[in-house]
Amino acid sequence: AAAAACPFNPDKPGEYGADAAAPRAGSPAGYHAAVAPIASASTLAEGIANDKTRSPAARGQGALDAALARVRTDAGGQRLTTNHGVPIGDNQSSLKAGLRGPALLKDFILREKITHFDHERIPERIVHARGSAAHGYFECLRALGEVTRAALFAEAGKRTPVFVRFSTVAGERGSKDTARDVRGFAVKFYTEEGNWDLVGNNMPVFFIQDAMKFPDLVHALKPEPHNAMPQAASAHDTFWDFVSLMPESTHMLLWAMSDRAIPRSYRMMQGFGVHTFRFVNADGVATLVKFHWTPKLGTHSLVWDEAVKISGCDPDFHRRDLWDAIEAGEFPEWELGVQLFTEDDASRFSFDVLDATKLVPEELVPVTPIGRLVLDRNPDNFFAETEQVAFCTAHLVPGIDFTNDPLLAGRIHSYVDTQLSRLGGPNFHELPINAPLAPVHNNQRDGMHRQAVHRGAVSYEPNSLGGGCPFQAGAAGFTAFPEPVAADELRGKPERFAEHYNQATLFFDSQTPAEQAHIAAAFRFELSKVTVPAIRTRVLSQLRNVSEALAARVADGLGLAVPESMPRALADTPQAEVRHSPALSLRARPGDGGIRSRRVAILVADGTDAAAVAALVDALRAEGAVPRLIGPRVGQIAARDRSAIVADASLETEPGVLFDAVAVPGGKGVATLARDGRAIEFLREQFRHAKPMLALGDGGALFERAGIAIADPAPGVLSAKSASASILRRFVKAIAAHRFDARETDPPSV
Ligand code: HDE
Repeated sequence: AAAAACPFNPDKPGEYGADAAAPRAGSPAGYHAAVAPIASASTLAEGIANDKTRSPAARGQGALDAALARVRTDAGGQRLTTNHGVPIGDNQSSLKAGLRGPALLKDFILREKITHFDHERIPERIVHARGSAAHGYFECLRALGEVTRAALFAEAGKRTPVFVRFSTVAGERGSKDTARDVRGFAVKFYTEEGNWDLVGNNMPVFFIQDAMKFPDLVHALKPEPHNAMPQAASAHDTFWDFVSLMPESTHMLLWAMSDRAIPRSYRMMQGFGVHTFRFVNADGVATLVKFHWTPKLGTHSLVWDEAVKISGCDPDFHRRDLWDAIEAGEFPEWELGVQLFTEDDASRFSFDVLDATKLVPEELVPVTPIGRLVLDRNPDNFFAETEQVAFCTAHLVPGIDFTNDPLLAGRIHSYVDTQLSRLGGPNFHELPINAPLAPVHNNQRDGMHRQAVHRGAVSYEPNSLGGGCPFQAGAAGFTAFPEPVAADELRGKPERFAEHYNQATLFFDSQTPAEQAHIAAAFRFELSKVTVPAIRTRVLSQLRNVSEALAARVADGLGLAVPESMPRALADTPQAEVRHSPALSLRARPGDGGIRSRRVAILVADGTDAAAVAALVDALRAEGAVPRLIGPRVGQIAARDRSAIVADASLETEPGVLFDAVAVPGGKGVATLARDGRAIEFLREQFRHAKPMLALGDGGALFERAGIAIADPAPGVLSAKSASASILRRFVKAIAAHRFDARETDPPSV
């Protein structure tokens, strides 16, 4: 209301001519008080029926929240100052000799402002540059004292604050969210014994076995160096050249070409620690461990055509989804599970658990749930938190240790090394988002940007002048697991690392037919983008060692004959213990069957049946879904009964790919929509992407116009005369099914 009362800036004229000589009003009266800040409305918030309390106490992460409170700043009611606290009288014009005269060098206010601006950017991460993060907590659900002395797993019910960052790998900081790519899943646990970082991905394996090859992999994957193309894409010559010469990457390639690489949401993907880690208990006994995060909402993905189009109409698709869900109190949640096994067990597996291109099938070692992760607060500031957070595989706490995975070894070095330059010196652990909640005391001193003010003369150990403090924690502190080592120094890999295809085959054979079709189509797409034919052929020869059916299908898609298979590095292929693992299919985890936070479009235009719209909105909100009214334009729409309904967005701003489902209510509006190519396109895309669709009353005419049959409909296409309770129930059930694979054809029929 205040903004409406004063829609312009009344101070503005005073910046010109003789008036400029008089000092500004200088208080938050007039314009400043009149123009109320625009409240940031969360679209999702409107749609969530049971909006949860958002008081800081309800956020469940007390300790970290309190620690960050120390550094939060808020300019509400404050006067403008320089960085040195000097009040600034005029922030509109630089200091000049006369109104038309030269700007003056002594204008320290202008110079400070511009200089700071000039240095606002820091280098982006060399990989995982594009990311989004949130605060939350980890709750231990099962005391693990028998296997680890890590404090965070000490008792059921114990909560530890966390900060979690999701990311894509290849693209630059401003790149699209829905690229075909691996997703980072990095968790920082602020435990009472220091920070533990579990820096994982949404896929349980990796492209390479040894850190020595990481720079090569990343150079091949990133935009090509001569022309800086393509952005955020693996579909180019250098990537496929490299991976086709590195048969160890085959298993990961299958994952990267699967739907796992285009998640529907960060909230709907799994996470994995990838490497085999070690738990160590109070008696020093070690157990090997693999970490798994499983989303409560189930694992769901986009389809490729949809991902490509979303990247145009909302490059921030995943960032927005995560932000909106948390703002609406729809807190994403994952279960933490562990696979526990001994060195002895591992020695009998057909693969080596130190090889990051292999997973441990769940059928061989089951996953035991031990806790849950809840993200319940968005960062206050993207740069201070999401950009400056520094994850590192070397951040371990007592009770958790490394294994000799040679890929992990390189990571232990790499993260802190890259952060030294990315965050500008050795004191980035003092940045509030990186600082542990556990106290820090040591004799490290000085360096760029030091914040702590260390007191006293003593910064060495042993000392007597400081009473011997800080003193060593002894057995209570971190002690490396004493793994015996006696071997010759050499460069090489263990024999079992040489088998590259068993698990690629296991993965492919464990997918549903629709998932397999998507994998074949992804290889076809990526290899069609490759310009050197010999690379295509080489990949086909690699695929023959995975699945003859897959190789034949991809060859067909490329118009190529199937070549000879690639020679294997290992003459005798070891027998795999597990030949079929349903857990590897996304369909194995449909979630809890609900439709919470799913976005559903209701297409409206002048003359739409308002009662049907209301019934749809109520039914969807009751289930926690987010209905959005999409019209030819935003704003008020005259419904059939002359009541007013308001379109939340237009066909132009929110096309079909941004929604999980669509409903078209009846009424005269249908005729208007039928003349709008964007409405037709909306339905065709929903159909092509196998999403649930509902036509009510003469809404069916729009479906027919789009070439989508209502009589004898395809799976997931529903229709009814009116918005009865039973059709609404069926629609909700259809949305819970996510997609109707049976409707998909290659090429698409619509
Ligand atoms: Fe990373 N990785 N990585 N990585 N990684 C980085 O660290 C590296 C690997 C992962 O949200 C960098 O601070 C090497 C596997 C995530 O801030 C860098 C090797 C896995 C993130 C680095 C690997 C990951 C990174 C870039 C092979 C899954 C983002 C900026 C030896 C288990 C963390 C930075 C965030 C980031 C090095 C392989 C996950 C360069 C050398 C395997 C989630 O240090």
